[in-house]
Amino acid sequence: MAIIAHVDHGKTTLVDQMLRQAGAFRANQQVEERVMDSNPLERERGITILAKNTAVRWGGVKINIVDTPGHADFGGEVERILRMVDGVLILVDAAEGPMPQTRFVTRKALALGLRPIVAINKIDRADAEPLRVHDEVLGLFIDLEATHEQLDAPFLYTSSRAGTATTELDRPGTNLEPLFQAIVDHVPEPKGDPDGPFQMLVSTLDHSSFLGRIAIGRIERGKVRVGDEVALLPLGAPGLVTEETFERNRVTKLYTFDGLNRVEVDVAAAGDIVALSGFETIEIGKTFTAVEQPERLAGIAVEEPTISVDFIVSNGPFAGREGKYVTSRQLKDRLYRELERNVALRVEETDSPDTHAVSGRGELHLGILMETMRREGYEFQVSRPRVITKQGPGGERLEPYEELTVDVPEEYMGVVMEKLGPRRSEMTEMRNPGLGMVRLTFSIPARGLFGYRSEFLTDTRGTGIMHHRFLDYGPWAGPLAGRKRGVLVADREGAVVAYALGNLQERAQMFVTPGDLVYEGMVAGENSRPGDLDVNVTKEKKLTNMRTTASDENVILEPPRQITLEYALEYIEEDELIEVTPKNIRLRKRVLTANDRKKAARAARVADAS
Ligand SMILES: Nc1nc2c(ncn2[C@@H]2O[C@H](COP(=O)(O)OP(=O)(O)OP(=O)(O)O)[C@@H](O)[C@H]2O)c(=O)[nH]1
Ligand SMILES: [Mg+2]
Repeated sequence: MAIIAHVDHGKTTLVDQMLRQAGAFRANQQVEERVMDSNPLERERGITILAKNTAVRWGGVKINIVDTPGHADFGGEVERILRMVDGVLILVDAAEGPMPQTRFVTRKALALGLRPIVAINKIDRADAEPLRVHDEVLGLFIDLEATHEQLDAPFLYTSSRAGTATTELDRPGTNLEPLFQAIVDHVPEPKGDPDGPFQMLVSTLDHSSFLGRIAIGRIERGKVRVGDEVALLPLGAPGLVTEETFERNRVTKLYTFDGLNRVEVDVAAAGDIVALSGFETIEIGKTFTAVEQPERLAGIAVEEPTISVDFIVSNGPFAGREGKYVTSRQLKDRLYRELERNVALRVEETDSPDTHAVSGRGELHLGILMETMRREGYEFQVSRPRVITKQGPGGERLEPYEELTVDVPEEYMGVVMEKLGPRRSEMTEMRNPGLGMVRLTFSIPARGLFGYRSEFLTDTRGTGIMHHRFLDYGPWAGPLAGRKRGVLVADREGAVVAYALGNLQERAQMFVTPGDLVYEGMVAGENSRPGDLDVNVTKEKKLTNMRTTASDENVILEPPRQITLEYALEYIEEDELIEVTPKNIRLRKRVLTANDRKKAARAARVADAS
């Protein structure tokens, strides 16, 4: 069973409680909160990024559970694992109700014919309205053309945090028993014939320095034993594979899942979710089969990426100072390696061997890849994201549109609509339940959202919540205004001096702090007005014989703006790049010297005029 939902609706917290109540932990075992969010980036950000397996036993039944990420950018993770399960548990926040990503994952699950169980979660919230949300979920099911059987889904009211579930709101739950019972009653047993020829689809890829590549998937048919010779078929159309080009090898290790552990086993059968090693060519979407019956399963279909950035070999004055892996070869190998696991990602070569175009589902999807690479020691540069356009049936240009959901206190509704208008948005729904918070839904070109999040947070003083996810391709919306403010560009190499910043900060928000090293063409701050300024941030105070006043000597500096990768991706313009190293994230102009930039600007003006 997979647990699917919109971001933050409480999936991973629920898995904690399921593990605990099913006795997966030893008595007194110290377990961290949201234990399935095991990788460092997940823990830092408090979100799930990768789908992961676990399993519990309840009343003599083994329940394999897949925890999935709810953020729209990681929708590919959900699509990837839905083929491995026989049922889904759809979690919906009892106050927020169904959100864009709830719709996406529910649509995918229903389309695969999976029978859902619904948990209206966080009923302990003061603003919970479980009955309203119950109706909304049914409305969603009808909208998505659920079958009669799917519409008959059992509904539970749960609190992941308290670890309780109940089928009747007036009988508060005391534990998760009703949930386990619903799973056992409603999730069908795996259907595959355990006596047929072995067949399994690779849904997840893992790696250990010890065993090499590890495939994780559900056995569709038959059995597999350690030491068996099996075939790993290349990707392709489903059906019998006649050409004998596939890898044949022996299974070296076999594991099943149990709580937080993997348990080594000698044999596994249809319905088991296993981790299997012994093959070098493991890839997500490939099929393992018995050698005598090389029958390929349909691969894993995921939706196309919508945005793209260039990964460029570092070539600024500081290139190679901070990274371990900096060459074009290393960058290329690393990007292609990522494709094996990251199913919604695409990598393409460009005219230049130093540049690869990398496409994904959103800024966070690409941002997490960059963050992971920089922690591994990679250094590289990244361009401004661009949307992936398509051609319509009549040859017209189409671009991706997103569904944007905004929850804001009533008083900020005006400013939100005012800002979104010029970004070519169209309001599709407005709901004001009269409790002070309004929910606005828009359709907006993905381009129109670039750079909006930080404005939104400022405009709503941090009280607004926004989510967006891909809706559909629609007509090209025409030119959109870019960043309203220019930047301060360092005009020479050196170390940043407090005195210089003190003079600049009145008309700028700095990105650098005294002692930072800068180079000519590096972006050092944001101009409070349109237009870029070349400035000297390394300027020392002139020494004179005159006594200076104390206030002159201790400049009080505003703290610099922290530039995160996601922020930078939203922020930069076409003529700028992000320099990513294990130690720093710097913004720079593509053209470094002030002279060349002036020439380029002049050439652009001439081109515009003609
Ligand atoms: N009040 C309340 N808060 C909850 C409940 N369940 C989870 N939370 C909180 O909601 C936040 C998100 O919980 P997670 O379990 O990480 O949510 P998730 O669905 O796994 O999130 P993603 O994996 O990132 O999509 C955390 O701060 C939890 O403490 C609940 O039943 N009641
Ligand atoms: Mg989670």
